[in-house]
Amino acid sequence: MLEGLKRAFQSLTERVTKATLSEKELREALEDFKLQLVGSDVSLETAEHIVNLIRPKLAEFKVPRFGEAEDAIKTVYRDVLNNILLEFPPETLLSNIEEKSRERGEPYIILFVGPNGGGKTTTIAKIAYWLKKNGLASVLACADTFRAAAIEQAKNLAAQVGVRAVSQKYGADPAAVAMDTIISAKSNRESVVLIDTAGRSEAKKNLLDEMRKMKRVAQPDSTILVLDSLTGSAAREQARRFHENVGVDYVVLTKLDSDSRGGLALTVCHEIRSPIVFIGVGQGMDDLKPFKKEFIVERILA
Ligand SMILES: Nc1nc2c(ncn2[C@@H]2O[C@H](COP(=O)(O)OP(=O)(O)OP(=O)(O)O)[C@@H](O)[C@H]2O)c(=O)[nH]1
Ligand SMILES: [Mg+2]
Repeated sequence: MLEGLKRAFQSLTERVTKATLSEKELREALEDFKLQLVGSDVSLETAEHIVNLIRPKLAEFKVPRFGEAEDAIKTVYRDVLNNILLEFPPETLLSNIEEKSRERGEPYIILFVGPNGGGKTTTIAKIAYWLKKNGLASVLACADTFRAAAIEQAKNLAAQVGVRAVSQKYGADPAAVAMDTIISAKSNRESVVLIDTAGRSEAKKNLLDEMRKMKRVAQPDSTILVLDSLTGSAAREQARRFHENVGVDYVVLTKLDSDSRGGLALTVCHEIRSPIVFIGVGQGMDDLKPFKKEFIVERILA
């Protein structure tokens, strides 16, 4: 996890702490650093932004006495990374849910969107399980009526974590499934409606239209984009399109357990400015962790 980013920062550190670099040497070191970031799934735009933040600080960096250089340089990196990464604490999501329930007596609606295979359905089940552990009942809307076996998968996962799932037939209007679920959640007094949606290989126009319709009809309190961290630059494009066309409040990055590069978190935060709420670190229902900037930054700089 995050080894690629870690190596990029490490090699820059080695070069700048050995001796005070000439202007040319610093330029070369930063160029190599930028390419290493790009090789770790940081987009070029984001990598350039990082380099631009670091450059002036390194230009005035004097190699301190032996042993202190590394700490000083890490402080520079830490500031830059903290400046880019955005987190949304899951506890705030819990209090927003509780507030809606208390003040309006209505379920909190979360719409999950994202490219296919990104981990939407699994993440929904993990979130349902997490809500349950926090004393909140949820219901799953099986609004992926498109992909073969999607409804069975959603129902099985819901059963596994002990929450209700509402479904219709394949080919049914996804927005109608969502509305059905919302109405039944009100009578069942469930606090949260989790809407699963279809992913397609690309964020195609008809899918984006469908998502916009879903948003109009279901009026979600939050829209969460689920992205597979292994898909790097493709995920960046998808994130942009979902953000521009549908609107994204928060992001969940999945499969971080098998991602050795790690750059997508930086790209997503910098380019779509949506905070990350959770990371997926495995296929089990407990493999969902709050996204903590500090944890990520310290791992990159360890
Ligand atoms: N290792 C790992 N696997 C994950 C994680 N999250 C999801 N997966 C796996 O990724 C695969 C796809 O997950 P789904 O939840 O079906 O993805 P989806 O976005 O709903 O896919 P579609 O409905 O086809 O669009 C499954 O095999 C999941 O078990 C994770 O954090 N780590
Ligand atoms: Mg799915």
